[in-house]
Amino acid sequence: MVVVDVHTHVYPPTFVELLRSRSSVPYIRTFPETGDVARMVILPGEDDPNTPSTARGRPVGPEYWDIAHKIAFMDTHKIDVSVISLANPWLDFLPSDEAGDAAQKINDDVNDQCSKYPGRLFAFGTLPLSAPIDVIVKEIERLSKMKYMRGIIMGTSGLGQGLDDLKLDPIYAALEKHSSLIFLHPHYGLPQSVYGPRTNEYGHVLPLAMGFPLETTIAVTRMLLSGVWDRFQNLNVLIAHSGGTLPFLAGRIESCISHDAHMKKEGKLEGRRPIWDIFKKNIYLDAVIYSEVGLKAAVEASGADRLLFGTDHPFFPPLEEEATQWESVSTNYSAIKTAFAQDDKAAKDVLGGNAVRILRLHE
Ligand code: 5CU
Repeated sequence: MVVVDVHTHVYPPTFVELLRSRSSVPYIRTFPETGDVARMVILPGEDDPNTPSTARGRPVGPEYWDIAHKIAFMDTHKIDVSVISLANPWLDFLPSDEAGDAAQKINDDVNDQCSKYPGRLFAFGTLPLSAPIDVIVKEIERLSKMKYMRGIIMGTSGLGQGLDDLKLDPIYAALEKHSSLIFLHPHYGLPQSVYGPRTNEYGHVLPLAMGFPLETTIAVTRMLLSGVWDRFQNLNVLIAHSGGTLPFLAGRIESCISHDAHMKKEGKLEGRRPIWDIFKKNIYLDAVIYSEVGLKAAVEASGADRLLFGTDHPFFPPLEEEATQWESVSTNYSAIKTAFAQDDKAAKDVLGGNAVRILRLHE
């Protein structure tokens, strides 16, 4: 049995340098109250001067950029192969004329990191989404020829207007043409006002537990509503965090669409593919949901053959510094074990077999 982690991040040294050089979000710096330990501030709203230092960013060390730490983490948690990806906010914040070069540098760095551990590391590349379309398409083509790349990671903003933006069509077309999987991951959460005036008292809980999954759910629903998968029937997307809340809400989304008089009048209901069909043919889900209940919803929606183990490393480390086993990882392992207690083959497929097949990791 092989264990493959498809949701595991790195910030390559070039990217860390960039964050250290900045003073507005996203950035890395030390704060007088937190001593020598640098903190990485990346989420919208994290930079509020009234935010206590323990809620402003998160402490960062080499586990975020040193690939040897990734390998040590994999060894500790019995992970054979990792498909690493740059974490949020990727290059979304870069000026248009800097994004293309930065993407090339980072993708080369990551591919190079993979080459140091043959057979153990593959990657999802990063797109320069603020650059002109032709620059983005060229990077998709370049990535498709790189030995260790198996798709791309991106957030929900697309070119700045979301994933239902028709201007993304040449990008979806290029990704489809090169059979390049999109690993779709949240970053922006929900508007700060939704979290209420006491959100800072609760650390990162509301943006991470609620903001991230709901952001993902809305982004994918907008793709569906705009007919992305009707135009690109072979475009495949791996959705982070078991699809946000999509598996649970899919029936309601489908019902709201089929009862919408405006969409019917506009002819948007004719020939459209139902969400259930897209779940079974275009969507893969990671198993980063930390419970059997969420995992079962994901299996019901997409199938056990489309579910892939992940950890979200280096995020969610244990709060007790001396712990070597990460609870965030063992919770996901246990959820898989319990959900597939009666089906050993499905458990093995979710832990690694599906990833090997879908991402062609044997090539
Ligand atoms: O803890 C966090 O902020 C995060 C994040 O930003 N991205 C992610 O993938 N997981 C946790």
